[in-house]
Amino acid sequence: MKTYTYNQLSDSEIESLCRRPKMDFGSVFGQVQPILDDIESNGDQAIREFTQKFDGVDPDPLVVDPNDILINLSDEIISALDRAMHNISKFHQRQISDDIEVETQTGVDCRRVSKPIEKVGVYVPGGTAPLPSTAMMLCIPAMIAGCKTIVLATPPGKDGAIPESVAYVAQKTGVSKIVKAGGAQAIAGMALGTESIPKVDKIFGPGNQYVTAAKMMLQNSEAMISIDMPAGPSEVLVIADETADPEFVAIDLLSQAEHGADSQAILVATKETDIPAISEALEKQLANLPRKEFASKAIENSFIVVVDHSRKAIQFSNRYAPEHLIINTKDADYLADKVTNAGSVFIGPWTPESMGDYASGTNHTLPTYGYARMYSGVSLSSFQKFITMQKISEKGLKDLGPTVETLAKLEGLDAHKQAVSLRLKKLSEK
Ligand code: HSO
Ligand code: ZN
Repeated sequence: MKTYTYNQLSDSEIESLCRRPKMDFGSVFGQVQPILDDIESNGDQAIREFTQKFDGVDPDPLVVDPNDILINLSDEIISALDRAMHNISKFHQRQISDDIEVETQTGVDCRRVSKPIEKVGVYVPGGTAPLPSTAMMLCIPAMIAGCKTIVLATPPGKDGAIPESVAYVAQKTGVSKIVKAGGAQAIAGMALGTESIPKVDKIFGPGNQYVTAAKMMLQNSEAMISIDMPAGPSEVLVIADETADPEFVAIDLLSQAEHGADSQAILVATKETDIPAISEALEKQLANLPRKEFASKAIENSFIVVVDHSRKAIQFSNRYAPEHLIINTKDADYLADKVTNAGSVFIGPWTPESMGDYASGTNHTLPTYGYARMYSGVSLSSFQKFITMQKISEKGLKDLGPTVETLAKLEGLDAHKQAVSLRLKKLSEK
């Protein structure tokens, strides 16, 4: 891994280390547009044809009720899924917020209430590794928020079936329908609606560049959907010092790298850290990984930044704004308090990212690509809208109306002013 010394880097060199590999969507958009058009015109039939073409199987039926899927998982898997769902539910339940009611001045009552987004679509990637954990991370908050319709799309395997673990999560979380399709075609089906797929209002979930492109394009189209967040390749930044176990640091970097060849795994180490031991552990662990093809490619693009103090590590991390930040140093709690930009933070030697990826309770759908500067990860509120309400009494209007008249006049909006003036006049005549 390429190694840089932080205090020898110029500002623009630091900036370029923080910059993610360029995503060139130009040609992807060109490939995705005909898929979207075809699904708009031909609905289910087009989705089945694309699934045949890209996944090598004709999903028939395309849409299934999760409860019709027979589950034959081992007790061990069921109890692991149940334990994870329990913790994820517990953490997201606590995010239920009270409605706000404020009397901003006498007779002026303002409220904010939350309502679920009625119909949501969740995308669960298949491909090289099916992710039931993503089904949990998206369907559980959707269920807690009270979304009426939850559509889950995931690509079928070669046998035309969807993974039983995903079906199990769907059953437990009240998913309404499962669409056996992946890629841009699945996103288009949910965004536009077809004969058998209900049109949804918001689409969640990670995916490859075609999925991401379809989400971006449909968000800006007449489909009128919103999406969870912009997405890029997954990433981790590990901060280590001399107290960090080199094997832990290495495997934490690799657990990110194995997601895909484009993953980013960055090590920021204090100068006392045993970096050669970390590199050695990483080589050894990498050689034994079933997904070493992906992991080694990702590691080729990764780098190490050596800092002379852990405070500098946080400075760099805040500038990089990683999706996941692991702090494995003696002053981990202190450093965690200094984090300003990160999707999710893992504190201390016993907190690998994997715990949050699966089962501790926090959500693993997080902002990548530096978007942690201004986006949050998925949470309960991602599945809600907040509606404000107000009720003003006669006294409230009498007291505050003149202020509004003045401001409306200032903006030259006479009807606005009169909406108040006419009422004040009626009140004065009473
Ligand atoms: N680390 C991934 C989520 C995941 N890991 C799913 C394992 N399964 C993106 O945050
Ligand atoms: Zn992961």
